[in-house]
Formats: sequence, structure tokens, C-alpha cells
Amino acid sequence: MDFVNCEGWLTELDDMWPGKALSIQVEKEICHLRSPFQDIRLFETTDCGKMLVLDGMIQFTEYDEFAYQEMMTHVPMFSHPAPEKVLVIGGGDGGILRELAKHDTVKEIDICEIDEEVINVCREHVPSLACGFDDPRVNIHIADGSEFIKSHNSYYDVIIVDSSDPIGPGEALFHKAFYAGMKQALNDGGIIASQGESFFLHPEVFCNLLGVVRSLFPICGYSFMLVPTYPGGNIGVCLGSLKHKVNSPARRPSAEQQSKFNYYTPELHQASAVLPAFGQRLIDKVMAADPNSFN
Ligand code: SPM
Repeated sequence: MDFVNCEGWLTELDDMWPGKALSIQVEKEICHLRSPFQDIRLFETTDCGKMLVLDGMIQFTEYDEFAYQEMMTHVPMFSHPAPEKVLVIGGGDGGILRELAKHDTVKEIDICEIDEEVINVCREHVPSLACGFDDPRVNIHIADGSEFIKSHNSYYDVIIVDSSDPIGPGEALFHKAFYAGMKQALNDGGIIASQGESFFLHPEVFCNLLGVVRSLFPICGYSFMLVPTYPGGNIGVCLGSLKHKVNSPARRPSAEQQSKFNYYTPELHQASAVLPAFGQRLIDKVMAADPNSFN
């Protein structure tokens, strides 16, 4: 546990957030392995349940993962009037699948994860998220998402990119070529949603991603959410849509469906598109810029 100090605090240090760091107290390491793609560690924490760390970066804690999984899933899903075929790229912990399984309109859920070991670790040790793999509509593909989409032209209603940060195996998932590929893989009226980073913590990554989406999709948006165990305590969903608006839902959840959510509500869907003044100014700047200046 080289980056956990002697009192058991894991500190998430990275150049993406220079001069700041988040620390979580760890009780024990459950497993540690090196896959062909990355360093994988699963911890039991003192107060946040299990915590997955890939290449030193926190991917989830059981304490607040619901906020991220619900917003990444339900914002695009409720923006679409009738999503049937859905693709998840990344998301090997199964949390997004768990949320998709709450949608009755869905007939087929494909997940394309590059690192099978992430799935194995979460299926063995984190059933609270990996229960998503148990839904009979789920098909698992172990492959590079940027290649997988090339063989699925005009197929999906919703594509969700549950990536890590743009360093390591997730890097390709932040480039324009990948977004152009996802656009090709969408059915009429399709929507993409991707891990959109934080406008507070790394405005340059946020602006480039939004600029890439804006240069390819007639409708784009960003939904903001609170996740205390990500650095800065916030992150967002970057959205691109061929037809449907994304800053408010096209449908409301049934009462039964809503009772299964702990974060998403239709009201929050709308509110999450409203950013603080400086965040909105960043968006305005992206919208006014030359669309070809993003890649
Ligand atoms: N299903 C959970 C997978 C997590 N994917 C997002 C991870 C982001 C981690 N870093 C956030 C730091 C802020 N940029």
C-alpha cells in the first residue's frame, strides 16, 4: 500500500489537480493486481465502503457512487423518448448497468470494457455495483470501445462512456475521432453521454470535450453532479444528441422507478444543466469558438 500513509490515509495525487488532493481513510486492501492495462486496487475504507482505485485514481466508493451512476445513466435515458438499445463503454464495475436495468423500455444492453480484470474484481468483491451484470439483457464484450463502435453503424439509441480520466487506458475516449465514431453508431435521434470531468478542476479538459461534442452534434449539454469522493467533489456528464433536447427529460420516471433512485429526479435533471456564472461563461466561450479548434 505504497501510497497509503502509516495512519491508513490514501491520498489521490495527480498532475490533473496540482496542489490539491483528496484523502480517504483505508481499513485494509482487499486485492491488488496488475492487468495488461493498469494497476487495480480494491480497498475497504473506514467510512466509505469499498473503494476501487485504478492507476492510483479513485473510481468509486460505495458511499457516493450512486450519484455518478444515476446521473450518467438517467440523464441521457430520460432525455430519449424510448431507448431500446444501449451501449456502455468502460463501466467495468457494473454500476451503470445496475441503473440501466431499472429501465423497462430497454431491450438490449451491450457493455464494451477493455479490461476484463476490472469486471472480475468487481464481480467477486463488489456485488452492490456488479449486480448490474446479472440482468439478462446484458451482453459483455471485452474489447477496445473505439474499435467496437466501428462495427455497429446506426445501431444504438443511447451510448454511455463511463471512462476513467484522460490518462492511461481511457485516453482515446476523450478524442474527436472517438466521438465521430460514436455518432456513426447512433440510431436516429440517438444520444451519447460521457464522463465530462469538472469545470472547476480542469476547465481545459471540460472545454475541449464540450467543444468536440458541439462540433459533431446539433445538440450538446453538460449536467453537473456532486460526488464528494472525487477530487473537488464534483464532476459532470457531457451530452451530445442528434435530435432530442438533453437539458430536460422527455419522460418522467414512474413512481415505482423513482423510488429506486437516490439522486436523480426530473427536477434535478433540469437543474443540473444550470452552471455557476463562471462555468456558464466557459460554455458560452466554447459555443462561440471555431468548432474545428477542438480535437
Ligand atoms: N462507474 C464508475 C467509474 C468511474 N468513472 C469516472 C472516474 C473519474 C475518476 N476521476 C475523477 C477526477 C476528476 N476528474
